[in-house]
Amino acid sequence: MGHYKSNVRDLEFNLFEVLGLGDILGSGAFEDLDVDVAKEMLAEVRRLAEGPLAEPFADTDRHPPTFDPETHTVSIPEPFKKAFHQFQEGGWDKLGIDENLGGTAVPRALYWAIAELVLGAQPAAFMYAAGAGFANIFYENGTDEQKKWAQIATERNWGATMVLTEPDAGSDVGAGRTKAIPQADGSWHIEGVKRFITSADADDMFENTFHLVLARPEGAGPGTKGLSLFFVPKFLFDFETGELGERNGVYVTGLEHKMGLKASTTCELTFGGHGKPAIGWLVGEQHNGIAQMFDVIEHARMMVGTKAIATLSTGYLNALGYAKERVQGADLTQMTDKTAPRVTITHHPDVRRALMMQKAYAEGLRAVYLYTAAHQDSAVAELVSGADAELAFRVNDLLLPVVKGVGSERAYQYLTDSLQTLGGSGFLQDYPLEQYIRDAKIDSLYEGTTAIQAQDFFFRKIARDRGVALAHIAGQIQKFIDAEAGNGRLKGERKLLATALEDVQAMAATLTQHLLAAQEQPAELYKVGLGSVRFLMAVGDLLIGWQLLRQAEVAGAALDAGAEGAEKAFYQGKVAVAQFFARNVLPELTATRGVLANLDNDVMELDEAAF
Ligand code: ST9
Ligand code: FAD
Repeated sequence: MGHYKSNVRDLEFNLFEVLGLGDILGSGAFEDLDVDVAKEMLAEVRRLAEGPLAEPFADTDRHPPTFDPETHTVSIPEPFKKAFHQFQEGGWDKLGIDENLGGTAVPRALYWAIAELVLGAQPAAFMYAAGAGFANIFYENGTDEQKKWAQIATERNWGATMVLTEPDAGSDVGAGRTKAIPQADGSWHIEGVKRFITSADADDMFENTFHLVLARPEGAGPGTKGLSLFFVPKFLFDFETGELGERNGVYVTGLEHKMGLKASTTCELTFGGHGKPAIGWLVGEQHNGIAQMFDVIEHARMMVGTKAIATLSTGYLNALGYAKERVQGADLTQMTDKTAPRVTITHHPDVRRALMMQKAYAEGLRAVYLYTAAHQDSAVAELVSGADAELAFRVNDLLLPVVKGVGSERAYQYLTDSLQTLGGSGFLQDYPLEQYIRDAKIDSLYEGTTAIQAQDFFFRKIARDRGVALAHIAGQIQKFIDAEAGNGRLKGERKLLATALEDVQAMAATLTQHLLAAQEQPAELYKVGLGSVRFLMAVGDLLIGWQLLRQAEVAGAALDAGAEGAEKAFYQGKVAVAQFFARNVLPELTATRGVLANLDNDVMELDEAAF
């Protein structure tokens, strides 16, 4: 058995029993799909994920890629490359991309459910396979001629990268200094050094790689708005046939040594520093770089959140498997009887508490990312929350920082509980937990740190949106609270959810007041900055609580209908975890509300020397 434990039953429950995806399959954009085909896809990717993809997970961590500075190339271990090719040969990297690029249309919720399996088993493979997805974004933003290049890139399975970060431009992308110099033939020469670029070299996995690069045309203004997006291939190529030509002047000049996720190469990339120009082409006809790059970033943020959640899920299931087998100590009620029979650790209340917390966050966050994905297709959004296309777009925007910011923070937090469940064994490399923790830490850092997600959430997704998307979600939660379904079975939990909703609404009002007050007193804005991560996490808990209770309602109906055996246990688990979360976590939001209501600027006024 490989390290990866999937939860396809829960994915199917979300997709077909809660979101009701079956209702829109077989018609419109998804006419070639039905529930059985969708389930077969999940089953096939599960086989790949648990088998060949998971296989070199630990080995690539212990024998990571290496770099040769002479040739500017990276070597990736053979077992990893073999697994990657198996995945790509199945055509899974083309799932969900434009049919003009050889893709297959699937609802985004199904796409991300399938992605979860890959991201849980071998996240680096998903990232190397992003070439087709990047080509899709290039296709959507490119000129007619560039659309042809995007087709060539997908046909020939090229790799791709997103290139923003520089030594002095991380969170602050607008500080980027990489230059773009126009050429008489319409191309550009790019000059500068970028760092931390994922998949910038991938050994011989691809014949070519194209970089989507943010650079500042000479004379352009400061900040992100002065940046343009350029297509810079590793090898120049014939624009008609795709045949490779000369090596372009963009070289990998370093490979980072990292805490985790070692299978994924993280490179320094130098443009035009080796006696050869790095030739690039402006993407599209207009200088609109940051907005175009955000088309990529939005997908990548969804990917990072889903990766984190996938890792928490397999962490939890590994911990659960261990806990069911490990015998240690007597039942607490017999603690004074030294001859009492020893029990498996699942009998200990604290182990049960820890397992329930892991289950709640793994399954609750899965529901949140799938609900978000449901708002990435207008037909599905209409079905799931009654949102029209414009509102669905806003809801997706609102929820992305929750998926990314809350998903990554909670996954890392509760993976330490998964490790803890194994006791000292969890600390060993004999089990995958320590690698999960190392591999998942990156998720709260790249694609915008948690602080950046929290600011994006409040300033852009709530304040700038004038609360429209947030009000829609609050309305959906209120509708659930007011509903009578379930014969009053979840009455107490609905009350707890109602209080949590009020708490979150009060927090939003507090932060909004500080924002308004900042027009007179700029320092009031610090209070938003001090409270924004807590607020994001609180909204995450509210959404998780709501989603788990929705699931409990569906599960309750299935139990009433006479579910038996493993199905009965599955549904009972759904009801139990929702009740546990509502009773043990939601009340904490009242305390957070109090903290936010009393924010002051003392720490901002403190001399740095006092820290
Ligand atoms: C990185 C990569 O970390 C890590 C992993 C790579 C793995 C690759 C594989 C990925 C696979 C997944 C993809 C598959 C594809 C599948 C496709 C299938 C079809 N939303 O607020 P302002 C824009 S990469 C949208 O003033 P500042 C907007 O245009 C490095 N747009 O910002 C706006 O203009 P306007 C990642 C947004 O103060 C303009 O920006 N690095 C959003 O100038 C300016 O906005 C980071 O993420 C948004 N949420 O700059 C950097 N926000 O307002 C993090 C902004 O007129 N830092 N725009 O609309 C930030 O995000 C900063 O807040 C900042 C600030 C740079 C935006
Ligand atoms: P900094 O921006 O220096 O942040 C340091 C700390 O300060 C953080 O805690 C941050 O939250 C905080 N901070 C900074 N600014 C603010 C603010 N305004 N308000 C509040 N807090 C703030 N980049 C790419 O372009 N392409 C890639 O493919 C890519 N892949 C990566 C892979 C890996 C493994 C890593 C480590 C990074 C990758 N990155 C990539 C870069 C990544 O996106 C950045 O590291 C990230 O955006 C943070 O930037 P930074 O590291 O410079 O940290």
